[in-house]
Amino acid sequence: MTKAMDPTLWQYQFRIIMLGDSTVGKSSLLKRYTEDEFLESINQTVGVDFYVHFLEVEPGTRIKLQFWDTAGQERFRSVTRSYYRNSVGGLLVFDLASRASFQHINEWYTEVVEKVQPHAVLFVLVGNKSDLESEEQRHVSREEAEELAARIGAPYVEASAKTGQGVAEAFELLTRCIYQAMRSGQVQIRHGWDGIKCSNPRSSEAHLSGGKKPAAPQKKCSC
Ligand SMILES: Nc1nc2c(ncn2[C@@H]2O[C@H](COP(=O)(O)OP(=O)(O)OP(=O)(O)O)[C@@H](O)[C@H]2O)c(=O)[nH]1
Ligand SMILES: [Mg+2]
Repeated sequence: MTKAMDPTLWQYQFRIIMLGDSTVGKSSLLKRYTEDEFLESINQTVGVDFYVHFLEVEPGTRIKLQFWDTAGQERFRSVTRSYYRNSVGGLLVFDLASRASFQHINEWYTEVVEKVQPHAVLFVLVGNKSDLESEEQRHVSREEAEELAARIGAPYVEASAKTGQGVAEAFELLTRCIYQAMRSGQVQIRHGWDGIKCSNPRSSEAHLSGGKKPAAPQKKCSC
């Protein structure tokens, strides 16, 4: 009989940031993914909240996902910005029923890219509230969202925190992109950076920038 693995044991830890305007549903997506719950009435995030989830990306390799759930409101922007540098991945979230939140995605993206350069953050673009699907409710088409996703080199997923549709797919797609980028050397563990941590310092050395393994050229996430 094989011994069950402690579900909180992990080999790698990824820090992922939630980005997007206020009320697009960042906290709701996290609540659905980590607790399988949805609240019609949920507090606006003040500053930054913190969520944890474990995901086995391949047999025996468990990732601890640390999510920074940022406030979309402008008045918290200086707090939010301080989390960009130590994130390896980001979910760029807009509300399919809000044209303005879609138009602001480019600003969120540019702000992060400028702040973390010369390093990269891997993104997934998420159109949330896909349950609001009538013509009057929906203000962003799949085609134009896919166009934007292609421009920023990110996969696109439509999701609903309310029904749960597409939610795990969005988080797991990003996690797998990061894992593959780490394995290929496209993203490297760096001293003094908390985006990726390895529980075993020995295998961490193999991935550390400046180690023996040559880095592959920087490439955008397209998995
Ligand atoms: N219909 C529908 N409503 C949703 C969905 N996701 C979130 N909401 C609602 O949208 C509102 C805002 O959700 P939040 O999760 O607080 O949004 P947020 O992006 O975290 O907002 P800030 O914390 O202010 O940045 C709440 O009333 C949610 O119930 C969804 O998929 N469908
Ligand atoms: Mg929130």
